[in-house]
Amino acid sequence: MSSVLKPETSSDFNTHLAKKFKKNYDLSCSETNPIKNEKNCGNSEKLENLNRNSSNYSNALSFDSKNITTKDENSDSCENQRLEIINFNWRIITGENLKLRYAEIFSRSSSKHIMTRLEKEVEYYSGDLLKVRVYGKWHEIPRKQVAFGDDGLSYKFSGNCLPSKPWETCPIIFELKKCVESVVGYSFNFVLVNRYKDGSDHMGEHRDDEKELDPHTPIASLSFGAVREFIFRHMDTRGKNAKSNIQKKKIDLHPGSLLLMEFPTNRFWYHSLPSRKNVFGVRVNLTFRKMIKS
Ligand SMILES: O=C(O)CCC(=O)C(=O)O
Repeated sequence: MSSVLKPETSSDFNTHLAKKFKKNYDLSCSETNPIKNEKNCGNSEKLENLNRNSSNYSNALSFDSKNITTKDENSDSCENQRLEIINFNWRIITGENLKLRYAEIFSRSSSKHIMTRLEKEVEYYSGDLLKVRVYGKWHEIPRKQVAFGDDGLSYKFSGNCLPSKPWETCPIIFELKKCVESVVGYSFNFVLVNRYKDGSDHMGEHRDDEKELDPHTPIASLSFGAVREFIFRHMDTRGKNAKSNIQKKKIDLHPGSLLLMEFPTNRFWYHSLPSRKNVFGVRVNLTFRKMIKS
């Protein structure tokens, strides 16, 4: 059974979005809901083996959101430079229970500016908070990590529990949360930030299927810095007794890009960011999530 998104007419919805985003839009009142409204999401099509230069672009959603700002425009501080979201089209990637959207939402210059701020403003955890338990043994993770979120939220994985720092302790993270919320139309209460110093840092194959995560809110993955390859592998293709030969999906995650992993992707597909010998630059990735408060 395939869960290919069906093509739908979108002109009314795109006109509505275009009108909405043409106005000067203050992120503090984010209210748009382009993704949640699946019915109206536009010309979805099946795209495989994504490549940045592929001509197989989806015209699913294209709107002018140039005037999104996160700070007072009149401020002359570098930190208060506008975070501009550019015109973009979602690329839709589907497969067996796989549902992804990918778009480069920030310009190259905004992405560089954001990366500089992330490097300056984000303080990563150290010590035991950077360890995971695998088969009873503790290992340091091959990257740096920190989390931000609503009061009291923490992220439990591989034997560890990562507490979240309050949003207000890191302005760039909070500004990016507002940007992402305005683009996807969902609100997030937690973000995991991963910093890869170069291609030797990586993340192993896993699913984000913890019970604390609201499965119906997409995970929104925002990337800055070096381009890295991200790989999806269907659960039935793993191990010696694989039941299926469904092809892997590989996506190059570019700076300023947003990847949405929508339900039920995380139930069925593992994802990883493998190490790469030919990558020398730093990369920072933010995965915005909705945790269920207990
Ligand atoms: O850095 C990345 O793109 C991977 C992030 C990821 O897989 C996660 O946070 O679960």
